[in-house]
Amino acid sequence: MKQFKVVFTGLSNAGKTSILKVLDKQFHRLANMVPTKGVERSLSTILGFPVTKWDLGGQEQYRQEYLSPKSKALLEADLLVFVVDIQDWNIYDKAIEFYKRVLERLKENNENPYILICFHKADPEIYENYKKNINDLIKLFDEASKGLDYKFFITSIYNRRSIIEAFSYGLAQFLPKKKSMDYILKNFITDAQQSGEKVSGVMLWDQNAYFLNMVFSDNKTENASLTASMGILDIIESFEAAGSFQSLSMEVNNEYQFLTKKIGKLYTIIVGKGLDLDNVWRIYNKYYLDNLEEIIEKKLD
Ligand SMILES: Nc1nc2c(ncn2[C@@H]2O[C@H](COP(=O)(O)OP(=O)(O)OP(=O)(O)O)[C@@H](O)[C@H]2O)c(=O)[nH]1
Ligand SMILES: [Mg+2]
Repeated sequence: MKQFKVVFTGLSNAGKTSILKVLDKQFHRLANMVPTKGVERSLSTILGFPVTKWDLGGQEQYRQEYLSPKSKALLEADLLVFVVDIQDWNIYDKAIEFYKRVLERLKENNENPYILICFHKADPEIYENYKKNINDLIKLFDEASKGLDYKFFITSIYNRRSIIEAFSYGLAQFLPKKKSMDYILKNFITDAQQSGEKVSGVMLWDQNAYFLNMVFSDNKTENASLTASMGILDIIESFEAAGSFQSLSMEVNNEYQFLTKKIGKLYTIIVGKGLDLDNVWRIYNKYYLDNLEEIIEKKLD
């Protein structure tokens, strides 16, 4: 089966290992971080696929090694996450310099993985003060990334959602099946609306709480759903820790209803207003069971 490779790189102290700890929910490991020695690999299974995360220690001697022709650390990646510490403006130049060298290494090998650039350590309480710096960084990285597939994210370990969103976006760029799942979820929304249910979105999370799919009929629903998602996640995790989680129905501001259900290994969240629970799940199951599960179970070579 295809193995997927996600590379985390950037200067030392940028926050790469911390981001990985947040993704793996190892919050207790966030205190007393030490610089990563060389390459550390960790394997997760996402949507049934083996995804190996490569954490490339960013100290000078290691960076030289990754850039040398004999190293494959930066190569054969499906996703490259480049992390920049926005709080350390003295080394912006050094960060962009390394970024360019990484791109050269990829170009030499005719590789173009999807690139996420994380402007990291944008902690909620200081973010406003760094807006100008971030804009300057965006210009520099835009300039360096011409012709490539990339996207910027503004992240902080104190805002877990920012990290999950960035990583989920990255996953969606290379995990197969994503397009067909999108298609099915969109059909579900249309079908539910036609049967009189005010469904305006669906989210699909895996057991690691990565967003696998999100389909919304408008931006307002999307914003509300993302805002609610961390709260929903906390409830799911608390119940999972205490035994098991099955379903949750939540209403916010008389405006949004969030219906969550665990089906197989996935959590499904249906967003809408004044929904008839039984009817909505009946319509959803019709599509989910027949199509989504089949897509997820089917092994690809
Ligand atoms: N304020 C703040 N500090 C962070 C954040 N993320 C990481 N840090 C801190 O930054 C320091 C370096 O974090 P690491 O995750 O070890 O950095 P790294 O990129 O893995 O460093 P190397 O392994 O040497 O390449 C630690 O003291 C972290 O606590 C963040 O979002 N905000
Ligand atoms: Mg590290």
